[in-house]
Amino acid sequence: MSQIRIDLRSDTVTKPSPDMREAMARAEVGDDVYGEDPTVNLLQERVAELHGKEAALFVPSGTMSNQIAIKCHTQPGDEIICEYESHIYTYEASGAAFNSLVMPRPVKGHYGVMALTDVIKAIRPDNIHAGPTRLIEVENTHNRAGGTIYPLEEIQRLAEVADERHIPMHLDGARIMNAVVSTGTAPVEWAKYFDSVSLCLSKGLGAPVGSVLSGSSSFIKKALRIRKILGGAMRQVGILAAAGLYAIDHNIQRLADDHANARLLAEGLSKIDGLYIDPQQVQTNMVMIYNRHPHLSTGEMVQKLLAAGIGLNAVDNERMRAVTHLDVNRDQMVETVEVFKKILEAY
Ligand code: TLP
Repeated sequence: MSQIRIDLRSDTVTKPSPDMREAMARAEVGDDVYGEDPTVNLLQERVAELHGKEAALFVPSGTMSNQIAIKCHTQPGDEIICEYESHIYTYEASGAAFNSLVMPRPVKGHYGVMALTDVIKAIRPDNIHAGPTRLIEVENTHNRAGGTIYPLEEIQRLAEVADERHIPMHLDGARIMNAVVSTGTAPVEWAKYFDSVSLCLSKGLGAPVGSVLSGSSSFIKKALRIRKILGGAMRQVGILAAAGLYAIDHNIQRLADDHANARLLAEGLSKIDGLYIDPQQVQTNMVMIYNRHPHLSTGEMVQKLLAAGIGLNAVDNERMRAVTHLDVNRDQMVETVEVFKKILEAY
């Protein structure tokens, strides 16, 4: 993909900055399977503290983090409630079924937010015909909904329902820091409603790899064993944890720039005939672009953009997703709008 000059396919494409690389090179390391990597231990402590949890675990990816959480919270045959377009349901290769033998019970949301009445309906009764509901999962920000924020009041109400029924809650907070920066609500305020929280370091925070799962000490003890089973136990991995620590120290507040760039891009694109942008959807670092062009398919549009050096992903036949991050700038947003305009005007 060397022809891509403006890479809006995802915030996962960011490359470690020279300063981040320097922090990685300087990192003290040890064998983390023995619990002896000081940099990993520090990262885990920092994230646990950030989320107000007892403990945390460094894992290779957001997918593994979510999968470990599902495995820890459930038994085979259980049901888990998640949003219909959630990452765990649409993008984790049926991992919940594969790893945990559980049945997802997806609930269709509005901007990624599940109606409380729908969640209550989806909770299975205590009845031999039903697999027990053992987990409710929330994604914040919500990827396929366009980076939308799950409002804190909605989470509060959901947590009350879950609490009354003794159902644990898991937060896929791959991009929770985008919600933190956009709302000004601290990480711990979001995390306190959840039994487990997954944070990705390799999205907008700009680290090359890694996620951190946090929860109670007993939960993390279990998670440590599941990580080992999945082949995710790593050795002198402090060099990667150092990138994560650097990301937490330097790259959280700057997410506001990504949000401003997303708004700029959305405003420009919304003026182009043949495209539709839902302004309510543009809340953080993503722009969901709806193709309303009479002649050009979404696939063709993506190809033409690529030929002009701009990378973005088609979500389905109708939608394209542009994601802003620390490796794209304001001028490139303006250029992207211009290129879109030219492509669409030619048809
Ligand atoms: N999302 C990726 C792709 O998998 C779609 C992207 O480009 O956005 N939770 C959420 C909400 C995510 O968006 C992602 C990655 C993950 C978990 C998984 O993270 P990784 O890629 O580290 O396994």
